[in-house]
Amino acid sequence: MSKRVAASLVAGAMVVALSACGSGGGSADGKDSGHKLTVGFSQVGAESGWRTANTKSVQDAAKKAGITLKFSDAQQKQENQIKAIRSFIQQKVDVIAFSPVVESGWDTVLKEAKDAHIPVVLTDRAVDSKDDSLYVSFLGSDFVEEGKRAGDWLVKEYQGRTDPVNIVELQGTTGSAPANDRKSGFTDVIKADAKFKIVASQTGDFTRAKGKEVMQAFLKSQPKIDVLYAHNDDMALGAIQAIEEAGKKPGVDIKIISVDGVKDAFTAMSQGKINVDVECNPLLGDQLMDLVKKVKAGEQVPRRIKTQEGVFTQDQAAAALPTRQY
Ligand code: GYE
Repeated sequence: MSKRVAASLVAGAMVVALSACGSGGGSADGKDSGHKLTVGFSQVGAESGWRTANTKSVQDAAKKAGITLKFSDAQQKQENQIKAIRSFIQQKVDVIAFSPVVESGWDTVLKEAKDAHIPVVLTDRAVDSKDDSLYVSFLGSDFVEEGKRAGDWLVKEYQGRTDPVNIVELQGTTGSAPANDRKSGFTDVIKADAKFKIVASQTGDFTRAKGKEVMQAFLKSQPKIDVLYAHNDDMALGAIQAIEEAGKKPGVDIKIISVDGVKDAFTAMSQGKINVDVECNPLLGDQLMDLVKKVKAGEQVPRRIKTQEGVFTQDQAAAALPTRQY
């Protein structure tokens, strides 16, 4: 618990530090030389509990900061995000903030924003581009680190055992930064020990419905599953239904490692159905608005701002549940 308190203190200090610096050129009420800031925000979609909490955090923070937010939901489609960004450029917003659904394919539209002199801030997910002049800053989690934390838990859990550990993996949206990085971080850690085998790995698109459907298929095709590694809580929660319907005990017959740390998952953990949850913090709104103000005021901003987060075991999740914000 003390780790968590420390983490939130660090996060709090970061917000304070950002707003303190931000008061130099711009102003605390979101106005820049008398003009109210307008931010175009292109959100991935509404695929998960994490996403819902993230959207709310961004909308609430904009209101609090006196910033006009033009919000667009891309329904997990890159073409919708590209359209939204083009429309923000046309509307001459002050700053574009966006969470790219996939990593690649952004250079053309981001170049259009650059040519229109509209700064772009990435939030939550990163883009994969050789041209690092296309965005000014990236605020969000370290997904490789999250994957490693998931792997570290597994290695510890099976310490001293030699028989094979069969793992099935529910990947996030194909081509997205969290799916790519959570996979590679996890694989990097477990590959040191040959007893760990990923016997099946498929995308569940970060949703409950897909998580359930793919887990049903895994249960049919795999004779022995020891562990499920789900790239997010919604897919883990869908998979739990599939496991229960197959007459097995989630968390016992099949151990479950998940990522995010949303309330519904903490409830499942307190019932013993998920074994460990690697936290990923969606409450990025305040930091994002501070960042946007600084960018508009022409201040230097860090190229990369990482979110602080931890790992929750079942006991820790049960203790945190009553005060969990999302
Ligand atoms: O883990 C998942 C969501 O990009 C960190 O997207 C985010 C991920 C999150 O759909 O639940």
